[in-house]
Amino acid sequence: MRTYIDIRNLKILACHGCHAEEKTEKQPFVFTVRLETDFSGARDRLEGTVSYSDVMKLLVGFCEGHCFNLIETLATEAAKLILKRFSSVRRVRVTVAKPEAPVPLDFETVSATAELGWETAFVALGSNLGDRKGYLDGAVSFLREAEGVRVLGVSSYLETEPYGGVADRLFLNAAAKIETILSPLELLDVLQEGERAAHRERKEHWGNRTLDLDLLLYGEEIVRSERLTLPHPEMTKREFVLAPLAELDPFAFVPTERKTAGELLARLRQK
Ligand code: A4P
Ligand code: MG
Repeated sequence: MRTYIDIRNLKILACHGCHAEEKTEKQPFVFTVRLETDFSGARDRLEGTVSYSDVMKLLVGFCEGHCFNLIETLATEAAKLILKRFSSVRRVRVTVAKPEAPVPLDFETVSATAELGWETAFVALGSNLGDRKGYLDGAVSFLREAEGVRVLGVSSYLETEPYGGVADRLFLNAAAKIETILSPLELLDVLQEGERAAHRERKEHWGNRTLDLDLLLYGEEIVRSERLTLPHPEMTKREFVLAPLAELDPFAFVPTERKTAGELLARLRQK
């Protein structure tokens, strides 16, 4: 069973828009929200679901308390806020309509919609310089504090031989299972910020490093772009990646291989 709560046409007077007068003169913004939340076990108790009145009050305070240029931003930020504030909401779809947008034409309304949810992702952690355990612990704390990220589990730390022929010191490797409302590229930015915080210097590809944070999997997404490849292209060849991943979740699915982490680890160990 899939269960939803819908809020339709919640009207809020506020100041959002690109024009100077929109920053000072209030106009109506109309919110339509779909919350995907499991209330199948609520047994008629409010604690078993999400209070729609709390969601509406949150939206009113948020919409009145900010002044964005774009309804796109208003819809996206409102969706993020709902996901962060109500932990049982898995996905949310927010439409913000602006019926009195200052366009001198005959139209009913204009709107922007943002739909987002908590996605499961896996991050590989590696260090082979300095206080390796300290760097991995620091990376986990960094992820725990990152906005829009929740750490669901961390594997054991594993000492491994350097792979690839460039690095020459033993690594400490691990993996973290997280859920996030960030997009894959936003998450990559966070991981690179975490590497910088560990004084990582990019000297040579595959070389020694204080901290490497690679994005292994983001749901079942497949991405091939200049900045990001998903699933991580090297992960299926690396026991130091697959072993912590399979420890966290042997059923983590690698869509390009159509196999689970557990199956890929068993295949690699047979070779
Ligand atoms: N990039 C593309 N896709 C991704 C992704 N899924 N996750 C881009 C993270 N980054 C991704 O990475 C180069 C570029 O890859 C980034 O700018 C990003 O946009 P980098 O971190 O600057 O360079 P790097 O670390 O030298 O490359 P990479 O590919 O992360 O190195 P690897 O493949 O992780 O190899 N041996 C053991 N035992 N344990 C290790 O942890 N690590 C390496 C590093 C070598 N040998 C090792 C280990
Ligand atoms: Mg890297």
